[in-house]
Amino acid sequence: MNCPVDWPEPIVRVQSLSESEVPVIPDRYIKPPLERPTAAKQSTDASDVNIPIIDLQGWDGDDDLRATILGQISEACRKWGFFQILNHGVNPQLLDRAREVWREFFHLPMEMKHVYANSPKTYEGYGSRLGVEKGAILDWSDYYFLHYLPLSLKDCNKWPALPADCREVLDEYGRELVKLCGRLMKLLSINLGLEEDVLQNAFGGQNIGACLRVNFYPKCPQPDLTLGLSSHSDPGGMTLLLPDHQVPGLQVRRQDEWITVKPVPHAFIVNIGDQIQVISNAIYKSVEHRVIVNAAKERVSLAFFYNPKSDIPIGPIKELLAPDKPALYAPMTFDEYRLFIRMRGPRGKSQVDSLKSRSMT
Ligand SMILES: O=C(O)CCC(=O)C(=O)O
Repeated sequence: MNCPVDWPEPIVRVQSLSESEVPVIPDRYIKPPLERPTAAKQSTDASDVNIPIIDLQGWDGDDDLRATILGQISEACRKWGFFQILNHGVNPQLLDRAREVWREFFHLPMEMKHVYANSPKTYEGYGSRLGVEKGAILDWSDYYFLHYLPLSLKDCNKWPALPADCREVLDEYGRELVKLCGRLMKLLSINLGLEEDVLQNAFGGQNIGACLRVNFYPKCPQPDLTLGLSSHSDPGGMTLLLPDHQVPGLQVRRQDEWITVKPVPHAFIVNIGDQIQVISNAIYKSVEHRVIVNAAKERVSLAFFYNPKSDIPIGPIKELLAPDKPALYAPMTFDEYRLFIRMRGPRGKSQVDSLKSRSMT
């Protein structure tokens, strides 16, 4: 199965719709009633429920502090699949500039962005839909997708040439986040009772994948009828999200409730993706999330995906299996796995759940 080379319908930029100040959104963006932001219980901005916030200061020093941090991360990966990290070692100025260069990019004239228009074949570049199903209901967002690793896929010429420092900032951002993910992988591995390199080795050692999707959510005249990004779990290994700290929008599923994440300035939001749920045999949870939009403010977020090598089978690590803990998932390569979202767009947790049924039949 391959992705088609072109989109099934002409692409409409959501930003253009928003800027044309239409009073109502086109039908293509209206979600079925049960998927609308108002359909389920959701935490309000005033509510004090939030995903765990973990301060990493001292994580590689004092033993007691390290044990505390490991414990907090372990609980967050098992119960929430999501947490925010503070004092993670990436320069706050780099974070601010990375977000800002993308805001500037999305505000360039449309014809300058069109040069980078993407296709479903690789998704690299400037895009406005996920999935290739003709007539699908779409999300209220545009995005930019690019690769860092493997190096054979990294092509800076496919990255925006403007703003002038964009490629330089992006390059540094990618290097720093690959390092940070490598460190987090060790903590996740230790918390599974494994040697620190086992999880990374299950990802293919140093031959991992890393890519960035920058999401741009324009202002929306009818935010209650649509979503900026439909409910999904991330298909890859682990995601480091740099949110727009001034505009909340990310919601994480907790039982039958949607928790609106309150971003802490200069923190990353870390979430477990489907591949780590599979490798850990569901000890760690890849949790559904979605994005709501609003009428007053646009929103920019940078989702950095740290993925396994794409052509090796990914299945539960054998050290975690026992007669009373059988493998819950059939192995699959990440190349095969990510075709699902590339073809069908975001669909809750249906894909990782389908691996479960395959292993049991
Ligand atoms: O914009 C956000 O807060 C979340 C983005 C996200 O879930 C994604 O890019 O997969």
